[in-house]
Amino acid sequence: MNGEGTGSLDPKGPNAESIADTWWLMLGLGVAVFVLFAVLLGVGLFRRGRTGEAAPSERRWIVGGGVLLPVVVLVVVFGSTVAAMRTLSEDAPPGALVVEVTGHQWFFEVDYPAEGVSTVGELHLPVGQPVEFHLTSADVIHSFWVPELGGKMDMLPDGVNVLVLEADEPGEWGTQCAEFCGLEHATMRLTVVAETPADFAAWIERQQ
Ligand SMILES: [Cu+2]
Repeated sequence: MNGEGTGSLDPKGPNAESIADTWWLMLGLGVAVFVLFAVLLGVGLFRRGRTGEAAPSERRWIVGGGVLLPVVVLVVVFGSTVAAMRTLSEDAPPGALVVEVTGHQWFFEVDYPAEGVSTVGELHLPVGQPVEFHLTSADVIHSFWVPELGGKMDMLPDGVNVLVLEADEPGEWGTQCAEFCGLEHATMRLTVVAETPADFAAWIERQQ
């Protein structure tokens, strides 16, 4: 339970899971089409060469492999993408925990406004409930990304971006700013700790 996980392919929340599902689906389809293509190419190479117009049976392969197959693959991937986008854009329920994360050159400021708690470089959240992150920046554009929990979102100096994330199980993951933001960008780290609601409440109390 420490340091780096295996990132976005080791999802620990519903958002990251829907993204990972789409990724595996695309990999699976890509491998299947590649293998099919390689087998057909091999068959074609070893068959005796012929010239002239394509026979009707050959035209079926062209229409099937050149039109129908890509259409089916794209429709399936599109459906999976739309489903993932729906999951990612779900609002947090009223009363959800609000965490403000502000990018600075070069650190993350994390504020819990309702609880009156602030930290630098350390983000705690309770598991099993959607948390609403308000992302902004004090200077240049930074980017907030916890691969184990979900998608990446920019932190802009002239506005607040809202990102809802949920952790399914306790864990601790290291991440860092995902947008080059100056000389010490690489040292702009964030430790993310997902813990049971009781542990989270105790942590908040200690910070207060
Ligand atoms: Cu940054």
